[in-house]
Formats: sequence, C-alpha cells, structure tokens
Amino acid sequence: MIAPQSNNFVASDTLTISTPSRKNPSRKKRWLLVQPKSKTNLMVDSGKVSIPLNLMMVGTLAKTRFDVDFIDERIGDKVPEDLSKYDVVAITARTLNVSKAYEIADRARTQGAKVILGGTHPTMLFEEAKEHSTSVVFGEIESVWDSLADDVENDAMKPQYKAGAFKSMTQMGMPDFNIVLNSPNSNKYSFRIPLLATKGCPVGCNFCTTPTIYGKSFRTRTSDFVVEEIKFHQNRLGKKDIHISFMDDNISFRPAFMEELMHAMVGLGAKWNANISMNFLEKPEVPKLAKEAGCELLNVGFESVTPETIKYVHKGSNRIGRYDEVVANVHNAGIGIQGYFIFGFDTDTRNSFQGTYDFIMRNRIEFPVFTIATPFPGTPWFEEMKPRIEHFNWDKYDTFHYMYKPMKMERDEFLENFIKIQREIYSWKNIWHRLHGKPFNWIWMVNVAMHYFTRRLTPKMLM
Ligand code: B12
Ligand code: SF4
Repeated sequence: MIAPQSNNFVASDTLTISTPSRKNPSRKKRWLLVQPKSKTNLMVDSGKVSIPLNLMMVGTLAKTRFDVDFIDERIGDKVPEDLSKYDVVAITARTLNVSKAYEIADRARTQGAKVILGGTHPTMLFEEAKEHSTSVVFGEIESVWDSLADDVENDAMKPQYKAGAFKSMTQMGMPDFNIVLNSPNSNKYSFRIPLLATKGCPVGCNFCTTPTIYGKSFRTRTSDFVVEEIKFHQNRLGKKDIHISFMDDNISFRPAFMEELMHAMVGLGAKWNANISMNFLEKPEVPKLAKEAGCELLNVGFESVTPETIKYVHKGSNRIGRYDEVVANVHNAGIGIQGYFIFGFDTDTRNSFQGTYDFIMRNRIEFPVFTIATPFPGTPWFEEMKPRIEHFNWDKYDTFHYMYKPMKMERDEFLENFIKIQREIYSWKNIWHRLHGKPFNWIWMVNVAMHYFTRRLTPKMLM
C-alpha cells in the first residue's frame, strides 16, 4: 500500500540543501564570525582560552537579522578554504592577532565577501585596517549596530562606523552563549564564564587603549541585571557553584556601584574574579565584602613598585606606599591575587627587578604575571615611543617581546633580568613559599605550568 502523501517536509540525512545564491536578494544574508589565532609562541593563545565575549556580542546582534556561523581558530576551528558562500566575514582583532585577521580578510574579499573588522587594533589603526576590509567598526558594536545592519542589508556599507555617543549599558542585552558553545571544540574553552558589568576606565594610563577608545566615559549595567545573568548561567549549568570572570576594564571605577553589586551577589553561590583598582582595596571591609559575594581571585595591576614608573604611566590610582596594606587586606579576606607587573619603562632600572621580587615574596602574591612594556598603536605612549620602537611586527605585540631599549638598561641586561625574575619567582622553593597553607586549587596548577614555562625561556625567544 502506498502511504498517503504528506505535506510535512521531513529532512533526510542524504538530502543536500543547496546554499542560496549570494545574488538572491530575498534571502537572509549569511555572516561568518572569526576569532583568529595569533602567531605568538609565548603561551598567550595556548591551553584553555577565554570564551570570546566580544564576538559573542557581535553574533548576538547579528543573529537578529542574519544567518550566523562562528569560527574560533584558538580552539582548533578551521576557517573554510571557500568563503564564497558568505556575504559578510566579520573578524575581531587585537594587535597580536591582527596579521592573521588581515590574511583571512584579504582572502574573503578575493572570494567576493564583504569584510568587517572590529576590536582594539582596527579601532586604533583605521587607515591600516581599511586596506583589508569593507568596513571598520570603531569600539563597541552595540553603539553602531542599527546603521551597520541596515547598510549590510542594503549593500551600502561605509568604510567606518563610529558612534556619535555610546549606548547606555542598560539597553544592552545578554550575549547568546549558544553561538560559541555549539562549536564541537568548545571543550577547549576555560570553564570561566565571561560577564560584563561596566565599560570604560577613565584613569588614563598612557599605555592603555581603553581611555583612547572610550574616553572619560564609564557606564554600568544595573546590579539586578548582572545578578539575573549570573542566575541564568546557574540555571543553564544546573549548579550554583559557577565561575564568573568579569571582563571589565576596571570594575570598581565607581566604588558605590561595585559595592552595590557585591551586596547583590552575596548568597548567590557563584565564584568570581575581576580587574580591580588598588585604591578601592585600601579599605579592609571592601575585600571582606568581595569574599562574601563569592570573589576567589582579584586581578590587580600593580604595574610597578618603582614610584617614578607609576608617575610615568599616569596611574594615579596606585599608591605604592599602600601596596603591602592592600595585599594584606585582600589576603586577610581569603582572596588570592593575580598581580600584573610591567618592566621596561624608561624609569625602570635593574633595581626595579629586585624591588618587585622582594615585594612579591614578602607579600606571597599567588599568581604574578610579568610583561614587557609594549606601546600599543593608538595610545599616547605609542606616539611618544614611535621613533625608538625597533619593529612594527604586530605578531610580537604580545607584551612578551622586546620593543625598544629602555633608557637605563642595555637590551641584554634587561632581557636577562626579565627572565631571571620569572625563573626565581616560579622556582619550586618560591612557589612553595608563596602558596603553602593556601587552598589547593587551579592557582597551584598555573604555578606548576609557569615553572616549566619559565625554565624554557631564553632571551632569543623574546626578541
Ligand atoms: C578581559 C581582558 C583580557 C582577559 C580575557 C581576554 C579575552 N580573550 O577576551 C585576559 C586576562 C585573558 C586577557 C589577556 C590578554 N590581554 Co587583555 N584585555 C581584557 C580587557 C580588559 C577586556 C576585553 C573584553 O572582553 N572586553 C569586553 C568585550 C565585550 O569588549 P571588546 O573586547 O572591546 O569587544 C567589543 C568591541 O571591541 C567590538 N568588537 C570586538 N570585536 C569585534 C569584531 C567585529 C567584527 C565588530 C564589528 C566589532 C567588534 O564590539 C565588542 C562588543 O562590544 C581588554 C581591554 C578592552 N577594553 O578591550 C584588554 C586588552 C584587550 N588586553 C590586552 C592585552 C595586551 C592582553 C594580553 C596580550 C596580555 C598578556 N600579556 O597576557 C593577553 C592576550 C590575550 C589574547 N589572546 O587576546 C590589550 C590589547 C591591546 C591591543 N592593542 O591589542 C587590551 C586592549 C588592554 C590594553 N592594554 O589596552 N585580556
Ligand atoms: S587603570 Fe587599567 S583599564 Fe584603566 S586606564 Fe589604567 S590600565 Fe587602562
């Protein structure tokens, strides 16, 4: 007996559905979002990598009007050889991965796709980025989305999209995590969930790109919204004990907001870490409240223990005389510290290394990160340093490569000391000194990885 014909279409495994032609105006346009992998060999894009909040935000908006595919080269996704089925290839780039972004962009354009470049580097160097793209987005996509999307639909894209005014964060929605988590390689992402409570940081350090992009503006979500997003992830994962990584530049720039947010997070059961201003931690009750709110680690930009350097970089929120006290406040509250230290400013000498070593050991900083002062294009400091920078090979702008000769040190002396401090801080003996008696968690693992990594470092790798 022949079964009656059904009007319901049933997709079969063997059925091939042909991709609608790019010329068919009635169909939705198709976007490919790309997170390129940098070419640096210095740990930056290796191991577990952060879920890319930037592209997720782009994708969340793009999905409202277009079909969207997503590729993250860092987790092993491959950019297809044939990009001709895409109308738009949208690529994010920082300086360290921009050469890769340009390679993909050039290929996509040759194959007929329109290319949109966004992220810190294209924002800072529009003239360079426009040579590789149809459009460059300055700063956040949220503030230019409507006009960009209209122009894509109407085939009338402009070379640059730059907002006259930044959109309020209260009008920005939640990112759609399915965009990234549907990838078959998503197990390569860190378990930390990226979340944003604020945007901008007007402190004005001369080496940082944020003040150039967002000026004096500082915007916040409502604390209720942040809590709602945390609860959303707790429901999604079916547990309270989740790990949130705030991606904010400086979450405590407006102390009253941060205090309100922390009060709202007490009792949620989520753990978190965030970039935070040192002056906010000078009051012991602040880290105590942070601990009650679930904080397990604070990311602190000490930058330097050399007073001339703090002045040189215009970091007014750091008071060296109070560093020890800040660390004690954080540790007494039971919170660990990921401390950032930069070397190579003109004000630094050999003594800066010794002073930093002493400070870290005395205060038992759990996870110190050492970087080389890197003038990023677009910052005021880049303009100042331009005549002395030894190369403009963006692949080496990963903050671990030698950039220029610091005024008070020779190159070899500088690099040897830069390696030496890392080897010493991450020797077994000193790891034990800094960590014994503290909770046995992933920070121990990071220290072990850093031990082996620092043994392999040679000056040549940093040149
Ligand atoms: C959190 C953070 C980290 C985290 C997480 C990084 C990650 N993978 O996301 C950690 C600690 C791991 C990290 C590491 C590093 N970081 Co970092 N980091 C940041 C910080 C503070 C916030 C980034 C963020 O997620 N913001 C929230 C998202 C939503 O905003 P966004 O990234 O700006 O994206 C928006 C727009 O740019 C735009 N956009 C972005 N991409 C695209 C693409 C398209 C097509 C479009 C249309 C729009 C668009 O729309 C997005 C949504 O609003 C920024 C400062 C900053 N404000 O950018 C520095 C920053 C990006 N980091 C920087 C550096 C130098 C590093 C390191 C090299 C440091 C080091 N030595 O370890 C590494 C490199 C890591 C890597 N592989 O890229 C520099 C980069 C400078 C530059 N010119 O490239 C910055 C700008 C800070 C600075 N000094 O100025 N970082
Ligand atoms: S405090 Fe941090 S985010 Fe703010 S300007 Fe300085 S380096 Fe940039």
